[in-house]
Amino acid sequence: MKDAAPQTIYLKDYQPFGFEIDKVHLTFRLNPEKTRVISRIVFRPNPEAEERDFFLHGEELDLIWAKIDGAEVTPILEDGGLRCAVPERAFTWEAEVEINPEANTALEGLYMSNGMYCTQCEAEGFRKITYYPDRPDVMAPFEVRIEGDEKVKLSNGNPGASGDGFAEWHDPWPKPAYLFALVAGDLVNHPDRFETMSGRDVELNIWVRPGDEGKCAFGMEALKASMRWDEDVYGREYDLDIFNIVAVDDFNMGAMENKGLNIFNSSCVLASPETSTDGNFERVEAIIAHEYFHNWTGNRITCRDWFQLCLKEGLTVFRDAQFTSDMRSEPVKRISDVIALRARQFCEDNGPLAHPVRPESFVEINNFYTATVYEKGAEVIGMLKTLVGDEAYAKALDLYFERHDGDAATIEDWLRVFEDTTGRDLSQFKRWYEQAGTPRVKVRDTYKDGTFTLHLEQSTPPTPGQDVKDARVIPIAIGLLAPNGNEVVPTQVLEMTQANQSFVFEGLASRPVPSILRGFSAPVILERESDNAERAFLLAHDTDPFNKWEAGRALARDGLLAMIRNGAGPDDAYLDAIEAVARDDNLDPAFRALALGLPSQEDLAQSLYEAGDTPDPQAIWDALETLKQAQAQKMQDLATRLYAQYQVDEPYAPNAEQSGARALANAALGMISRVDGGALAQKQYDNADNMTQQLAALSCLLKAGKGAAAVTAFYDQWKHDRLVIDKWFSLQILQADPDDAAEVTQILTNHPDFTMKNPNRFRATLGALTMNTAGFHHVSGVGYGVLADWLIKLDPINPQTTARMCTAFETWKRYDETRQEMAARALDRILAQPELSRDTTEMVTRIRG
Ligand code: 0A1
Ligand code: ZN
Repeated sequence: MKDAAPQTIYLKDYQPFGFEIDKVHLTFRLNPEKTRVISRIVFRPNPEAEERDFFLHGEELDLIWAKIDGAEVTPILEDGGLRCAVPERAFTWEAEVEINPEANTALEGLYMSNGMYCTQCEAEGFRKITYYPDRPDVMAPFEVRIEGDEKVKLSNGNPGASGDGFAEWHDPWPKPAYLFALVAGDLVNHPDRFETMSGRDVELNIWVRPGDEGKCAFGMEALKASMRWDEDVYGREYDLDIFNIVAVDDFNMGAMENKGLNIFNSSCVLASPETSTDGNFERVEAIIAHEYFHNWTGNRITCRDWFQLCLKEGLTVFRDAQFTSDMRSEPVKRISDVIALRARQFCEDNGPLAHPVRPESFVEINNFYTATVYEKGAEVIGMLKTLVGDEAYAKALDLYFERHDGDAATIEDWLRVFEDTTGRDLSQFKRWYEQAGTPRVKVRDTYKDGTFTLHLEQSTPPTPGQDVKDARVIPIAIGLLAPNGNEVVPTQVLEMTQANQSFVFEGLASRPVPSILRGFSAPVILERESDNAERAFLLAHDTDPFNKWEAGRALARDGLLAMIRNGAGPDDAYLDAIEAVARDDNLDPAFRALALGLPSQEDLAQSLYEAGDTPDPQAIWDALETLKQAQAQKMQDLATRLYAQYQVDEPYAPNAEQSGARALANAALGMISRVDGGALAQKQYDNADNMTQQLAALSCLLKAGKGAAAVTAFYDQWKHDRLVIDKWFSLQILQADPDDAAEVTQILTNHPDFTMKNPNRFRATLGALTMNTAGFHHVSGVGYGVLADWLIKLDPINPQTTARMCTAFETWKRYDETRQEMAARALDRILAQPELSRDTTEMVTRIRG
């Protein structure tokens, strides 16, 4: 498996391919172990290229024959591909290869999942299907013929001829190979239609395994809503006669935007009230939108090379977040996104895996589908929009689509449309793409004679390979509140461009309370001395919902840090302030549920580490438990009232309103269960008619130590449903005491339903262990040991998922010497595996540092 010598690839070395492709024709003769792929490709010299080296990528292929213009040739087979002498004019390359989909457990290229053929080609999977210039800047129209007995045979584009044992597809839109897809199997469809803005009729299908038909309706509605939204908001119309989505059980990631044939991890498209939580529904809606939006931002305009990945991913995440905000609640979406950003991206940016939004080198591109490229990439676009304004953003996007449709573009192209639309110089802004690390913005303020001055200082700590950072453009949205709670200066955006900068507000009757970084206008860490009184004031009065939530979060965090550091008791200021928020029926229940949440163990560990302390995972867990218990006791009456008041008596619907009510009622149930020992949770469990209620109740029962009967009942009820059983695996590990988490994980890996071949099940089990922070970082080292054992076993089967899961170790240097030694031993044990994949080798080497 290990490649001879893993090579580092650099952005600066980019060269265009020596040839262009006029047309690709592929024939697939399907067979589980011996599929034949016959390619016919018309190449032409690329006038833009300096070199004419005819190298085609190819991995794990058995070459049967190759021809140029009909005459058999003997190419030189090399590591990772082949070379061949070719004419200096247009010519036709033909080849036949044999591949083995059944043996493909890495789930890249053509593989089998539950007897069905499917593909995953991003980023470099097409080279496992046939010899080809597998790079995103080589684009071509594809024609595909699939031969096989399967009832359903799908590929990209529009359907062509079909008959007994074959089906043909034509994709008129030139595309890179990473957007190729093929699916064949005995599938059933949930059909619908969509009329585009210009009146074209599009056939829509969601294809699933027989038995899953009842879980498609929500996804289909989300698809139609996405298609309409992209027309209304971005003026983007769908461009084929048909749009197919397929659900597959074995998939490394969430979903894939293949042209006209999106392939989804079944967990990201199937949904029903009985089997899916409100959170699952929201995720399905967002991912369907994300993949659909890629049709323009990713497919019609693609990336020149993989260093430009954020060009399509950052923009598409930004667009799907806009969509979710429009469909649901903007503040709730923003707060949830920032919680996730801080948990995943800040952690990445502040550790050994830190890299710029546009990286400059990589060994294995699959390791760069990261929170930095996706989520920080989206934040960068949000900042750009804030800086230029909504109108200029809309104009720039129109120009982007007009100028680059059909291109494989770069970040430079992207920034140039904004420069050309607005006349702004974005060279300083570009540092957001080039410099890794999360900027710190230190804030001080002074007030004298009606003048309030904010003094800001920015700095970014060094990251691997980047010691010195230059000042960035940081949009800081700010408002000022008078001591009586009135807003005296409404939101305005300060544009910070220097390392040190002051902003002056005049004519104020008294010293205002500043609300800084409203809406989280930039992905930075704000450092400001503040006290409980000011935070409680902002929590009560801030008109900006994000900062209102943030004030409560800061109160909670500081109280918890004091509990962890010096054994202080729960902070009354926090408990009083948060109770007042929870009590306020004028506030959105979903917002209140978020406000009742506490910082995660990871968050607290990071805060301690940043402040120069060594976090003790067990002490963090203890402090959180103590605070939750105190909160439950103090708020028992309110919790009982909220629980009753926010029961939904209409039929279940996964909309924002109902899910907000359920979120608040279930937060109340959490508090009640800490006092009544799980009695109410058992009642909710017994009466639940939807998964949100059932799972919330099960979680409370497990926490109360009363889950044994419900765990068995849950398994018996759902053993036929793999996605629900994933939840069953996860929840038991997530809710285990830190002392037991590794053992519970090990017991569950012996369960007959545990399998390493299914990434969802593996993540549901070992991934859950890594999310039980105090359990994973247990002082015995058993958490590290169990994860390392399983990653070593998984690597030969599925390198991509193994490498991604190694990130659980990325924070290892924060901890004490004992833990560091044990983590290092686990990492070294992984690295010592003789056949370790390129993916995992790169990841562990970077983490080890
Ligand atoms: N482009 C897809 C995600 C994706 C990325 C990589 C994959 O294999 C390495 C698979 C899927 C998206 O953004 O949704
Ligand atoms: Zn994407």
